[in-house]
Amino acid sequence: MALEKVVLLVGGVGGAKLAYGLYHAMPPENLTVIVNTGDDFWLYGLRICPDVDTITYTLSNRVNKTTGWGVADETFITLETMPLLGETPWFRLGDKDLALHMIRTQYLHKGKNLSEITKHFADSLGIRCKIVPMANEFIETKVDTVEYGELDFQEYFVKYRWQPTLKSLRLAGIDQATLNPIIQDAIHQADMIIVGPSNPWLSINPILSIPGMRDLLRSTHIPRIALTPLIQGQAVKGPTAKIMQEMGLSPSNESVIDYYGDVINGFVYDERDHQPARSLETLFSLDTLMDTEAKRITVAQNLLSQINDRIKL
Ligand code: FO1
Repeated sequence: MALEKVVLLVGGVGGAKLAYGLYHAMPPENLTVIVNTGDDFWLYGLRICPDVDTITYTLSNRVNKTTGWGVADETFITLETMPLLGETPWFRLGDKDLALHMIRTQYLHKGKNLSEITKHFADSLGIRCKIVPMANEFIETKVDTVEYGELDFQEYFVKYRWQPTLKSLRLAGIDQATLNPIIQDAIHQADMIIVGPSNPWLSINPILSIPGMRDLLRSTHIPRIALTPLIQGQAVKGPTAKIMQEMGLSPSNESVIDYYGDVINGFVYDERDHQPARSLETLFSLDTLMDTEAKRITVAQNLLSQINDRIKL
């Protein structure tokens, strides 16, 4: 019997590529995408959820394909007005994108939770899979840096373009977070868990750190397979390899596998790399580069068929 129900854990731009591939490689109704919200923050009185929005815009074909985040054919009239009022914006919120943040913030103030609001946007935009924020509570990734001390995540990532040297990471609010019943149900019903090629420390760890999440994943007797975020020791985009070095780790598949530990029981490395020297129930290679929309679908198809073939053995 084919493994049908898939739960995907992801962050933003890199993870959205695999989410897009899976969405088109399988019946989307069987896909649940659990998204990091550790990057969320408040700006101009609005709640911004960059990773959830990147997934939503990507799956509804509204994303800006050049940046991988934000909306295509965007205008920035609101932002361009701000310097007249003495404000220098460093986070590029487009006018169309602002509409979503305004509605989300209004709904939050009215007492709706982030899962309900995310579902409302996904339904409105015709998305047929489930997009679920990792938690309804507000959790903030804080980055302690050599140069500037502790920074809010978006200051570190966008304002300083992830150039400061990372000392450590902290998830403010994580102890108060609770496992969302929608996530519990999706994982109980899943036939496989896929950990996307997102940054393990910045994007996946916040999801795994929700109290009870690691135990819930470990308790399942299904494939739990991570797709490498590295090709030949480098991330396709973003600071994965840089922060690994800053944390004293070699930017290798072995370091990623060790970091995930027994949360995963399988790993997919890129075909350009050697087989990681680790024993896992499932270990195979693919061409993991998703530099075109067609290749995202091919990677997802190959991933699903390889996992299915191996499980049948
Ligand atoms: N990333 C940037 O590098 N610069 C930006 O100005 C920026 C604005 C932005 C606005 C809305 C949104 O949903 C995402 C945005 N991102 C921007 C991307 C995002 O902040 C990061 O890629 C993620 O947080 C890391 O996963």
